Amino acid sequence: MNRIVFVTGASSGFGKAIAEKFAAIGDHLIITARRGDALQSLKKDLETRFGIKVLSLEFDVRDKEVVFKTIENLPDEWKEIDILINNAGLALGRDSFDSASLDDWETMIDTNVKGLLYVSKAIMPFFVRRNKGHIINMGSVAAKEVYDKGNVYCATKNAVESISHSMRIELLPHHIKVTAIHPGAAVTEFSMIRFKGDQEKADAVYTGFKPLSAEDVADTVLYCCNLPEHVCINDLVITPTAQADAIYIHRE
Ligand code: NDP
Ligand code: 8X3
Repeated sequence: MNRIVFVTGASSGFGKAIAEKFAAIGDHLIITARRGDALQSLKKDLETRFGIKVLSLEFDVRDKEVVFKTIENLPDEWKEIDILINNAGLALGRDSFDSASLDDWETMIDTNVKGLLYVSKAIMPFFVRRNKGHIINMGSVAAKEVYDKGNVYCATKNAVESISHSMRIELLPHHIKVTAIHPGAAVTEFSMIRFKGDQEKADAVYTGFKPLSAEDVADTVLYCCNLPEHVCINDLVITPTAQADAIYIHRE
């Protein structure tokens, strides 16, 4: 479709699948994450398979100065961004308030909330100048219900929901769409990162039911971005059929 789509957290999981879906319909991509090697191989793969242009930017969304400098210094033709997908994020640990690590809390807040704000604030002027744009913020079912020992992760995703609502209100006069997408259990690197490499704990999250795949979530993002100009999905929850909400999962 020849749009420019900026995806954070494109080195794995949802972000990588999202980049692939947009590339397959002819959109150009700015892919970002900390793992430059993963970005480089995705860039090569997408350019070869789909004949589109890919700009790969290696940065940490928590690094305020780098985020603003990198985005301000984009070549002019890459500043014509049509869609921003704020997807980079993580959970670290599943611990009660008394045993949780302060570092884990800070990393989640800095990445999921502050990082999303930095990238959005840096890109918004491009949207406002062109009087159009679409921001997709990756929330979670954890934004909708708090679950046991989800404390700070749930709070960060709740913040993503509030921020999305505020963006939607303030960006109305500029015809900018804001969509918050809230997935339930999906197999990506998410649980291995949350449980710090403990494969058994990560696998247990998905036992006894069929979880979402990254492609399922990417298809939903693509759907939201391909609607007519006057239509905006504001808030969307997507779960496996076996999952009712953040707490209830039916396991066979
Ligand atoms: P993955 O771990 O597979 O992907 C996370 C992505 O975020 C990676 O590309 C990672 O790249 C990037 N990232 C993490 N920290 C930073 C950082 N500081 N700076 C830049 N990039 C960063 O997980 P998912 O694909 O599952 O997660 C994507 C989003 O979806 C997250 O916001 C997550 O909270 C949310 N989510 C996930 C669900 C699930 O069940 N999987 C359900 C609901 C929401 P790199 O390490 O290279 O920097
Ligand atoms: C990821 C889904 O249920 O682990 O956001 O919080 S959950």
